[in-house]
Amino acid sequence: TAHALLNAFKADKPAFGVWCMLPGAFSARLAAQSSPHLSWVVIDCEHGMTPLQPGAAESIQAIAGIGPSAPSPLVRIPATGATTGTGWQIKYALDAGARGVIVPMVGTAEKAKEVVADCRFPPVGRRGFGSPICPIIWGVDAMQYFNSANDSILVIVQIETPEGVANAEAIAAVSGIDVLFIGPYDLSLSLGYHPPSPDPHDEVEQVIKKLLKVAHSAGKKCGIFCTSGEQAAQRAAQGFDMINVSVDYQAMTNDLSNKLAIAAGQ
Ligand code: 3PY
Repeated sequence: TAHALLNAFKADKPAFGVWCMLPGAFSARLAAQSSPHLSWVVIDCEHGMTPLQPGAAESIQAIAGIGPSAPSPLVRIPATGATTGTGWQIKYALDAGARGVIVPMVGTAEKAKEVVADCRFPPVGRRGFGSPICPIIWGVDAMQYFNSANDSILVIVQIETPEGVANAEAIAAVSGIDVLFIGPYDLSLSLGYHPPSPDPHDEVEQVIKKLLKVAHSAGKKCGIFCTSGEQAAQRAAQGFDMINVSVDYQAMTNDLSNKLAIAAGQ
């Protein structure tokens, strides 16, 4: 069934998102309800503090409770590289109602194919059909969910290693991959540069531009992680399709530190 991120992709509009690293359904719900400009929210179970089971499921429930205007909840799974044996993480996220998964550090087309297989019901993939939860939270019956899932669940793989950069064309060419998502922090570190501060090193920026072209030449969307509105607007102007704008804990720390500094007269 349709959802905000898929709708933005179909309309060719930049889709802005927020990264949820704080644990708990309350903060996920607050983040998801923060702005009409938000198309997606990711529950980060790789580096964030929310456990996949049952934390991601609880956060997805809270976001779905917003109703039809809810941004699409995505889950970044803990496993990097996605190999056979970690498919249960994707299964759990999707069965809980995630509209898509983000898989960190995918370096080869083979791994990208494994991710697609885990996300798609047969005959396309090998996802098992069993969860009563995912149709219920989106208000559809089981067969409606089954019939629309393969075309609406978004398969997002992160390119953030030299291997991923070298194999980017082959990864983008994998049928069923929807988005190449750039992690500028890990990409910078793995290429031997300092982390973005806030912009990446010039050499890393060249790689980022190349990955954007690779994704678009293959007819795929390209995403990137940013940490400010200004940076996100620049990435949208560059042609990125899926752009993270902020991280939940920043909202808390920025507000608290600003107000405390004002209170202390500094
Ligand atoms: C990165 O920049 O490395 C990411 O994966 C975003 O958190």
